[in-house]
This record gives sequence, C-alpha cells and structure tokens, in this order.
Amino acid sequence: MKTVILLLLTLTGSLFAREIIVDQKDKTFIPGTLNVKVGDTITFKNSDPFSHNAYTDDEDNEFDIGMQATGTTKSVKIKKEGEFNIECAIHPNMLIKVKVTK
Ligand SMILES: [Cu+2]
Repeated sequence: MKTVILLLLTLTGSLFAREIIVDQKDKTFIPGTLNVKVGDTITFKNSDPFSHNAYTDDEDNEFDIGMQATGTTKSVKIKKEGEFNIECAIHPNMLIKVKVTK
C-alpha cells in the first residue's frame, strides 16, 4: 500500500511539473524574473547569433549548462526551494532572479 501511495505522489508531481522556457535574445534572458516550483524544468533557448551560457552558484540548485550554441536548447530541473540568480558566464550583464517554492 505504501508503494502505491508513493507511486501516486510521484505521478501527481510530474503531472503538475511545468517546463518554463527562457529565451536568450539580444544578450538578455527573457523573462528576467521567474517564479517556479520544485520539480519544474527551465529550458534555455538561444535565439542570438552567438553562444550563451547559464549557470548558478546556488548551493541547492547548482548547475552550469556549458557553452550553448545558436539555435539550441538546454534544460535544467529545479531541485530545491529558495532564491538564487542565474547568470551567463560569457555576458556578465545577463541575469535572471529565480524564486522557487514547493
Ligand atoms: Cu550570454
């Protein structure tokens, strides 16, 4: 019975998990602020004619998607609640403020 309940919780979680698309255009993350939930996926889409990056040093949600070429997408899953910034290692002015709730 316990297994069934756990399975249901897992399925329900994935049903409500969202994919949030962030565009990288004119050296800007669009949108520049995000309100997401644990389990959501952020997908970065590079619409500029040059490479971008996205990373965070936040301890709970640390990631670095590496070099992201024009026209490609890369996704990261949000693991823990909190607040953090996402930046581009190539263009220091690019910034997203992220708030994660349960
Ligand atoms: Cu960039």
